[in-house]
Amino acid sequence: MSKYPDADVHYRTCNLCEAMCGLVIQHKNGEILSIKGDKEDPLSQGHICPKAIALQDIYKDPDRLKQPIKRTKDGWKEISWQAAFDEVVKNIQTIQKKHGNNSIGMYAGNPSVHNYGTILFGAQLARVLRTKNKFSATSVDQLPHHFVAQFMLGHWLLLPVPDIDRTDFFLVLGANPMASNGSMMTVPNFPRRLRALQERGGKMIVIDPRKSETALKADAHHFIQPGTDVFLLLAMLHIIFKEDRVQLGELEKHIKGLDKVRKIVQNFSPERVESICKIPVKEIIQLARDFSDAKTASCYGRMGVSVQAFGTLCQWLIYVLNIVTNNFNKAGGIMFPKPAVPVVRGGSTMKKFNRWQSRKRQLPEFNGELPVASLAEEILEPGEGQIKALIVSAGNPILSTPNGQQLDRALEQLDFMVSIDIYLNETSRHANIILPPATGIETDHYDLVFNNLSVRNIVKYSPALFAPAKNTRYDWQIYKALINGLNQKRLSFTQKLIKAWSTPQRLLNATLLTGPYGKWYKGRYNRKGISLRSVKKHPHGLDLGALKPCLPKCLRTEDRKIDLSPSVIIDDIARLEATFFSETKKDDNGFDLALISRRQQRSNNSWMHNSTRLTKGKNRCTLMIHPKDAKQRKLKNRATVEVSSAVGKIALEVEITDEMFPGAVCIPHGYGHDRDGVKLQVAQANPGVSINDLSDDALVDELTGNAAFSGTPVRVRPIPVP
Ligand SMILES: Nc1nc2c(c(=O)[nH]1)N[C@H]1C(S)=C(S)[C@@H](COP(=O)(O)OP(=O)(O)OC[C@H]3O[C@@H](n4cnc5c(=O)[nH]c(N)nc54)[C@H](O)[C@@H]3O)O[C@H]1N2
Ligand SMILES: Nc1nc2c(c(=O)[nH]1)N[C@H]1C(S)=C(S)[C@@H](COP(=O)(O)OP(=O)(O)OC[C@H]3O[C@@H](n4cnc5c(=O)[nH]c(N)nc54)[C@H](O)[C@@H]3O)O[C@H]1N2
Ligand code: SF4
Ligand SMILES: [Mo]
Repeated sequence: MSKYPDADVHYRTCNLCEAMCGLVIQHKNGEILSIKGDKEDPLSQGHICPKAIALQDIYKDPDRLKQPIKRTKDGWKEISWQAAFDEVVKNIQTIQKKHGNNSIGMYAGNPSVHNYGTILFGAQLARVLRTKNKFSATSVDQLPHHFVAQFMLGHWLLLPVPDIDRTDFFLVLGANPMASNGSMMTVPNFPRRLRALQERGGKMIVIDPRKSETALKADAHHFIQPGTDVFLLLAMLHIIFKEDRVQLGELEKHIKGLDKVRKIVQNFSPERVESICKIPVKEIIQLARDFSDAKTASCYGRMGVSVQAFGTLCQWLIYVLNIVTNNFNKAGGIMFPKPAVPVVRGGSTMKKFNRWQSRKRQLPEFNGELPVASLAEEILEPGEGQIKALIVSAGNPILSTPNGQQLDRALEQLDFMVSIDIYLNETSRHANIILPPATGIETDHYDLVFNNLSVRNIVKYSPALFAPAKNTRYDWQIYKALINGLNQKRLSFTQKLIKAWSTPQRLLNATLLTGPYGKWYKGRYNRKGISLRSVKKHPHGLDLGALKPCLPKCLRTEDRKIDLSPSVIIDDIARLEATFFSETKKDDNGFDLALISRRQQRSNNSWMHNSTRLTKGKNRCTLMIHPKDAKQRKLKNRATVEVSSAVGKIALEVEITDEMFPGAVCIPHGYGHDRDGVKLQVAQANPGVSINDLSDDALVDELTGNAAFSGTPVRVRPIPVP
């Protein structure tokens, strides 16, 4: 029986990460009594992680901002919402008038995609601003996935996910779902799903420079030199073609470009790549054979491979590997979810690339955005199009994008900045005005994005548990106010009506009704179809079944074929050859170790370190290093060491562990709360250091401009005790 028999009960989906876990929250008179996993949630089946329990800490956090604040000579002052909106609108308009539309930059961070109101209204704000200087966390994250989906399948949001519940062979590169709970694959309760996979005789193989929490649960783990997965994948495909293992089955009708792939992989024998990726020839061959022999198999690569200098080639090769072994669009392979609100809309998006470039480095636009690795230089570089004002929404780029110190300097120089954020943190301290939204359990919730990445189709709507903290507004209300203030166009009567009518809930209802399970799909009435009202009757969520094949209907390429070798992607092989096989060897300037990042179960990117519940215990912001590398450098376990890179230097505690691959070192990302002006009492007490004071903004995947965090060259040395 429940510990709180009189409690009220609330069911919702956790908004913190991609796993969409169902929660049961017991509460009474505005107090939370318990937060548990909802066993009746059809997707998560009771799974929960420590972060969800901390939702109550965010709700109650005394450091959370509850009223707009404005930076003045005498410090931060609270101001009214109207005064704040007026000032933001006036400044943006004045700066755009003087310096042009592109003088306004915009950065949208990770929580944006976990809030359907932000998604629905954020795009409108971008449209009203008409700036080419739009950035987001996508380009320090999953941009290669979108790029490959766009050019192979025709649409940037057509993203297949591993069918983990039915696969027999799960090959994981650069992902740690035991800590992260999955990404670009909504997979709550990964531990249970993995157990089920192993119990039915399946295997999980992990490729990672660190023996991660996931690697520890794997049937086999192979260390790899950071940043070189592209060679492992090329060599596996080399074997699959050489040994005549290509099997297409039904897929044959739906693909083109196979011969070009065959020609490319011919050049990458395991013998040629072994010394680069440091995986022995025999193991590469075995992996290729095991993958193609498995009854069903799915290869999945995430952060560790997405944020490499050749991350896009990696994601492309992962698709190719799944396709040529007949594991695409098939149970047990990789498959397409069919969400109740379809996000793949309209035709192909293939033209939405490189329509403009960043000014300083000519990094390409993708779907209206520029790579955030170029944000600082686009603020610092004078001339037409220079960013003079910045809107940051739900993002903390000082800690989350490469070369944070340079971005610190750049933000200092802006004429105006506004942050839409719940905290006065490392980034928002640069703002002139901070607009604080209601968040977490104060918001209603629908996963527009992650149902499109889910390993099972479900639909679920969660109402808000508590009313917004007094004087806060929802993110979408903030957007709507700014859109209305900035929109100079005269609206027709109907446009005005739509504007007044549109709220996230109404827009959601309209899209559910007309979606593939809706009452009004394709304009025809279906009595059994869903609407927001009917979904609300299922507070645990509604199961819509396992993933189903959808080819070729779901493809968005003009000929409805999968292009296995789009020229924009395969042309990048020349850069790969030049980088790794050219005669001239680059000097490493003493930066002889390769730095990688890690995520921790009790931490959420940069912004949940203000919860005592999550942060108590020993210091977790440590540099992990292999005993051999530590010995060579005379490092003592738990001593403070200095780590430097081409762009910066930090000092932190060292943790000597054979979890690390020799030659690679690892630091968690999202720490570094000791910057002046931050107001996060708990986080500041144990601030850690920022890995992104070391990662170099010059290191990107040049094809897309995505940050190349994996393998940043660094030097580690002891700090002499005075
Ligand atoms: N070296 C290295 N760098 C990385 C990574 C890595 O693995 N290694 N990972 C990258 C990845 S995958 C990502 S997604 C990015 C994340 O990069 P960002 O999105 O820039 O950073 P977050 O830490 O998620 O910051 C979220 C911000 O939103 C605020 N916030 C929280 N809830 C709300 C809300 O409801 N509304 C609003 N308006 N604001 C809110 C928080 O206070 C915080 O300031 O970092 C990237 N950076
Ligand atoms: N607890 C927790 N959960 C989270 C987050 C969080 O901050 N905390 N963040 C959320 C976000 S925004 C995202 S995007 C997801 C990310 O989720 P994941 O993609 O699972 O990301 P990570 O946990 O960073 O795992 C990346 C793995 O890649 C390895 N790696 C690094 N470099 C290389 C390389 O060159 N090659 C190979 N093969 N491996 C490499 C690392 O050692 C690490 O084990 O997690 C989400 N979930
Ligand atoms: S795994 Fe993610 S969605 Fe699930 S409870 Fe934890 S933070 Fe929330
Ligand atoms: Mo992310």
